[in-house]
Amino acid sequence: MDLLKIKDPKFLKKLSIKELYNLADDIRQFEIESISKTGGHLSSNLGVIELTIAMHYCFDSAKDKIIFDVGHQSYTHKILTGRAKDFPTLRQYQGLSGFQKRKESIHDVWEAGHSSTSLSAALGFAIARDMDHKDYNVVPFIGDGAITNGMALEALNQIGALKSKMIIIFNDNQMSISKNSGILNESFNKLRMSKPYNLIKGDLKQNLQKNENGKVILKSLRSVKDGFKHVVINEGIFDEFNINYLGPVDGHNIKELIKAINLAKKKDGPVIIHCITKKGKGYLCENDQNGKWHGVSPFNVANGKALKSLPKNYKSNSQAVCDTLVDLAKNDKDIVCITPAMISGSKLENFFKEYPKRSFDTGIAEEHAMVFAAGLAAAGKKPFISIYSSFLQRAYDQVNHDICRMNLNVTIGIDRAGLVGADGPTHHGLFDVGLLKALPNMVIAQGKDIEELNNLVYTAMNYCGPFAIRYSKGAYPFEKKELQLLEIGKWEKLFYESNANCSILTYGDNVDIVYNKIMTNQLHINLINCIFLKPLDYQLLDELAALNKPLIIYESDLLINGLAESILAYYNDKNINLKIIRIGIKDHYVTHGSIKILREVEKIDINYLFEIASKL
Ligand SMILES: Cc1ncc(C[n+]2csc(CCOP(=O)(O)OP(=O)(O)O)c2C)c(N)n1
Repeated sequence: MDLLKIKDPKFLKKLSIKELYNLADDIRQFEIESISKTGGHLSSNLGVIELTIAMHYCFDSAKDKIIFDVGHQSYTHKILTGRAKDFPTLRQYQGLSGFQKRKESIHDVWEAGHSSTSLSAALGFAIARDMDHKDYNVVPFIGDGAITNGMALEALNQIGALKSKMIIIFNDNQMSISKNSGILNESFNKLRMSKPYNLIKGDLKQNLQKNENGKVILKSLRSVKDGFKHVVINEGIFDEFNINYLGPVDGHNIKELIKAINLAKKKDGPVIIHCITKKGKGYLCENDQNGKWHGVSPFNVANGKALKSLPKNYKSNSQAVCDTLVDLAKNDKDIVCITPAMISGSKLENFFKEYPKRSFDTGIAEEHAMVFAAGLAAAGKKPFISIYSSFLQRAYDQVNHDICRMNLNVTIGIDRAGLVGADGPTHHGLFDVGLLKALPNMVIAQGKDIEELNNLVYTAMNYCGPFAIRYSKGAYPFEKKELQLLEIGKWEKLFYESNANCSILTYGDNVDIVYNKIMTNQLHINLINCIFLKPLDYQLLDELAALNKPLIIYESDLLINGLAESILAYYNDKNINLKIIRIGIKDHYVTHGSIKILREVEKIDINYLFEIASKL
């Protein structure tokens, strides 16, 4: 079938089951080809093709509210709602978003990127529908990783109590990004092994209802049903939540899925359909246990190999952090490592392999992970919690209330700090500086290169108190050097002369870029590497004030509550009046696209910086 011609999903309803399977094959081929060129979330999408087709067969997404959790698995939904033609632009600037996006389509009623919001949002839609006496279906779609998160469980708690009708599609592939963790997974396992009794029951009921004798039998069955259910049938955790359970259903069997969804539609109150799927279904990634195929960059379809690989002497920041921790942990038994479901993204495999008893994957549970780290620290351990900047936002109160307030010895490795590119507004790591800066006791630092990043990890492990180390998504040249302790709050003068035209103050990846430009063009500009964002180097700030030359404070994070604001506040309080130019991201959400393009669009690129500097 020509997927590019699909305008909306209505055509599906006329297809036979065989034709629906053919459609699934075409979509699978299309997604593999397309993602191999643009990159994107491959394995989650390949696992839900039949399931998404069945959903669109049974629901009317122009009216019903289909809410994908995270939204990374909504590619088939996008194709069926007329967006196949946009796939060549997937995750590129002004192109198709990698998640559900309300601006893109009336079929997208919700947006996410962070996990486990779908059930709470669905309850909102369901209650609003009931209040307005409307009749649409509310259909949250949530994975077995996302459902273990506290927010999802809080939502289930209220969904069971309010009993508003909704059909929860539970996509159980036994994988989060890598293997799912935690005891709830075992609970799902018991359900996975159970016979799909309630589906048979649904069929049986329908058949019995067809004639008078059958109705009599059905009545007698009902009288024993509840007692029977509790003795013989384990409907598991969802029963405890007061939510009707249907399943398990083979999530690749379109006929069974349609049957289950239609049965669920007839039930009052909340129903959960437990669908068993295989992540990566139908491609080389089918048996990936490590999450390597969750999000991919462009690859060769024939052999699955990435088209680009890191040059030999390059390392990602995340890998460098892990390797340094592995080294330090050899001689320090108190170092432990925590990740909220991001072993592979945060490149922690080596630590987990080397020190399995000191490694903890909490699942998608950022708040818990943070307080768990606080508890470990209070008991004398040295926890390193590795967390993406944007997911750290979830745990702000815990960093404040449980770590900083008690001044506990927790090191937070803030991965994916700054712009992340293709994942877009939900994933850019732009808020952490502003958020953390406000917290007493917190040290915040970002190195200019891998060597400095490693030194920061070493320094943090020898420091006592909350310490946040930011690092970007990037990979950089690397040479192993002896680790050095850094002085907290001390900046580095890279170019410094008293008669320079101006001074550029910056941090992180920007430092090298600016350094190279000044070097190549022999410019008379000072360059300060502000490695600590809190505390500031007040002595150096006083020195710069004495030079009485303009300062350009160059940030590629949000301007609000950023480095420049800290410096301005310091000078203001000391009645120092200097010309200060601030470059950084203005008060808005930054879209998706390559980091290079986004830096240009946001006016935080090097050309813009030197255009400003040349006018001083
Ligand atoms: C708050 C938050 N933490 C972490 C992530 C990173 N993340 C994206 S998808 C995913 C796994 C989700 O697993 P599951 O719900 O089972 O869906 P699947 O990909 O297996 O279909 C994770 C951890 C996120 N998006 N949001």
